[in-house]
Amino acid sequence: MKTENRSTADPPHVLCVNPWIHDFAAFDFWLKPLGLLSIAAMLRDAGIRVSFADCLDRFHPKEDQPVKTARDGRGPFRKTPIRLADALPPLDEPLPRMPNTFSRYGIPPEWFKKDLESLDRPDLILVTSLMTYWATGVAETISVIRSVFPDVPVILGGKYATLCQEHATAHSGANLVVAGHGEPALEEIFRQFTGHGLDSDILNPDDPPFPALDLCTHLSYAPILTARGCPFSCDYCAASFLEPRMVRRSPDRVFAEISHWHHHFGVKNFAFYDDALLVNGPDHAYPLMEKIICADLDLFFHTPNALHIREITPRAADLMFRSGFKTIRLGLESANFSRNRRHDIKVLADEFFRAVSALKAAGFDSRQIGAYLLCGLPEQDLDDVAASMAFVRKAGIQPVLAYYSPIPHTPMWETAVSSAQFDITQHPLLTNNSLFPCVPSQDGIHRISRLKNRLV
Ligand code: B12
Repeated sequence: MKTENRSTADPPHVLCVNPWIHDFAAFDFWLKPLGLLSIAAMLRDAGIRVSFADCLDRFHPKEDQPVKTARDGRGPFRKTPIRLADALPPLDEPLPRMPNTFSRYGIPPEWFKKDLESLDRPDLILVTSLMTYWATGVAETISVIRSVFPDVPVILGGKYATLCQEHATAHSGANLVVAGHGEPALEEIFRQFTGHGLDSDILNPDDPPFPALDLCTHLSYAPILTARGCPFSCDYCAASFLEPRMVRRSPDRVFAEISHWHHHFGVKNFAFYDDALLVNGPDHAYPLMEKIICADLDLFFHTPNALHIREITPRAADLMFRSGFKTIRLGLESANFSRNRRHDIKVLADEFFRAVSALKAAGFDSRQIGAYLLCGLPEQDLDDVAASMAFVRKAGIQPVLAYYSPIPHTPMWETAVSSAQFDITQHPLLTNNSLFPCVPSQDGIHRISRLKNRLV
């Protein structure tokens, strides 16, 4: 938890909070609240005093256990088992399936409370949110905030706020729930809740300052976003609802940001948060990678969001290899290329093989390359998943199962609601991918677990 003090005469004090995760499993898979920290940076530029409290801080000063961090910067969160029944409101019918543990991931509530108590009373509190099914973690965070600052306005934004605005308004405990980009709403939020004006020129989501990652206790990696949006509209994905426009940042500016975190904070690992990093590559990602190669900084890049397979040309693969990409994830989804496949096909078998060959020819090791395969979709035949895994292995790379979680406002949502084994509209937590809402039987779930563990 850090506070930034500026000398401007009595500027408002804003506390930004990254909430806990409640889930059956979670890991710091390069998870940083990029949007919240971008907003924090804009507010600082406007002379506002900004503090940050991070419920997911793996490097919290009170941490007394050894912090495990892999070479790529990722690592486990602290985990405290909690009772699912305490987090969820009573349901109309009992859940037919339940994985064994449900936990709070992040720092203990006592630490969070002490961190809040050590701060000057803020004038405004901004809370972010990520996965819709982490809704109860957001509500718990806000209830602790309320216990310390009962009369400070709490504003909630982020993905859960945007995708489940009605639910968040009714259940998060926030005074206001903002859907979509926070920047256009901030001027009015400040006027309404603090009486302080804000210069709207600095509130531009298309040209953000470097995010205020310096407010984090320690950076074992940094997130990088080179562009918002995605030119595709896959029916399971909310990207086109969340980011209807494609907006690209200049390669020079992105390179300056990477250099900044490396030179001033010693960051070596960077995770790209883009939905479509290589799309329009010759004008966008290629010049960025060329700059990285010229600077010879010996950095490591990861693409946990899938890359578009068609964009992996020999040139793209060569630039990625030489600029230091270490983790490559391809968005294959399925190796069922038949016309009657349920969701659209973005890539053909020979395009996939061409992309893998280009990556290998550039120098990538097969363990560095994984292909995401969607699993647990409505009416999905699990034989297809098994065949897709075999297909990916045959290409000499790793299959990576991505379990489907139904997301409101996506084209697949209604189908998911009607094929789910329980009423997923009752609470966002019921869309958690660990519950496999759209897999019809326990046998199916067991089969998925055997597939994951390479037992079949
Ligand atoms: C980058 C990313 C990731 C990163 C991590 C992101 C992070 N922040 O930690 C990685 C690659 C690790 C990841 C992983 C996954 N992801 Co993801 N990811 C994204 C992605 C592409 C961008 C998110 C992002 O950072 N955007 C950029 C920042 C700048 O935006 P932002 O944080 O939203 O902030 C803006 C606003 O929200 C708002 N705002 C934010 N906070 C606040 C606070 C206040 C007070 C206000 C007013 C406003 C405000 O203003 C900000 C600035 O404009 C989105 C899709 C998308 N296009 O949004 C999916 C998305 C969030 N991911 C999704 C999924 C499903 C996953 C996975 C489960 C995939 C899988 N099956 O394995 C995993 C699971 C992660 C886990 N369980 O640990 C889903 C979410 C589904 C859901 N139910 O909520 C999305 C929407 C994609 C999709 N499929 O539709 N993801």
